Amino acid sequence: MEFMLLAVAQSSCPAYAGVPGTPGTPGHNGSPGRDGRDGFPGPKGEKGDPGIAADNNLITKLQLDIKHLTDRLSGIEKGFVESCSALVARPDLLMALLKHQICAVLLLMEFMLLAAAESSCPAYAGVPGTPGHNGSPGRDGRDGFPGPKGEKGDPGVGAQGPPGKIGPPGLAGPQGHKGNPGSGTGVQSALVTRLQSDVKYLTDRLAVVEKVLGYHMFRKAGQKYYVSDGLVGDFEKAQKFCSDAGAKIVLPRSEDENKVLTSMQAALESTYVYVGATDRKKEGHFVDMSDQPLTFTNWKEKEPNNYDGVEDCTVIYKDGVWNDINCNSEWHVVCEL
Ligand code: MFB
Ligand code: CA
Repeated sequence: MEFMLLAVAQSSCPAYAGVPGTPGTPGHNGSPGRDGRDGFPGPKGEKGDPGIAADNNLITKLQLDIKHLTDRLSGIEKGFVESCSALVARPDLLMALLKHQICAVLLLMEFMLLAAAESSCPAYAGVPGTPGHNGSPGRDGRDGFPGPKGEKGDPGVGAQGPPGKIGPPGLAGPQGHKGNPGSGTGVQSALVTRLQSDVKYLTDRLAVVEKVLGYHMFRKAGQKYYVSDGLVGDFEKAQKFCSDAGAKIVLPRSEDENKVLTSMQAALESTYVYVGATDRKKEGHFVDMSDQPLTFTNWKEKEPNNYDGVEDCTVIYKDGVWNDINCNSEWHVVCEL
């Protein structure tokens, strides 16, 4: 319509060149290029490593080694109880003897494990590799062909539009081939894992035994050790001394453990020894140092009686019965490891 009007105007007016119109403003920005095509699939994953080589002889050997070490360790711990009274007067002799034994056991254990590892299992292969990383995305597509000339435009803004987004990553490559079957079976590798955890248990046990050697006095109570350096203090001091040593205030959990502590108290020639049980949080409800109810107690007749209303801590008498006592009073300290 506008074009026809323009043509009519031109045919009937004198032929004067009109004043050129002001230049049109630049056209719309070109639309962004199309997104790039998907990247090519990634390369195939590498072939898996061969499976664990099992060696029945090695496993039998490790089992025999662990039994030997366990027997030696329990021999040392049994020796603690039998020879303790004879050697307790000579802690330097006890320390030297037991340090020597412990070092021999540790060296033996280390040598056996190293020899076993070198002789037949140079290295265990890992689990077959995971497929390769996805291929990098394709290059951006070429820009589209320029569109038809735009109409006389409105004022344009800015330069050419931003490039298109990077195309999505290509699909994962196909899985690599399965590794060759090992000559071992899953059961045997589980057994090796268990044997290794046995070795860790023995190592940790030896660490506890070595720690016990650092105290002037100790007794074995089941799987625990009761230790003391003869310290006397109030309940707070007792709690700090034991926790600083990575231990807890002693708390017998059975008649046998109570007897062991009573024997230790006699050796300390003490009136009372602090026990890790209080009713500070709720009067009359004694709990252990983890706020758990007590599973074993040995209260003296008519105790606990919260004498004078200030007794929230617990001590053990020479004859092994318990009494609640003022937490600020000072008594012997025994810890349990
Ligand atoms: C009380 C006892 C309390 C104090 C007081 C001296 O027994 O329960 O803990 O030891 O004696 C009568
Ligand atoms: Ca009391």
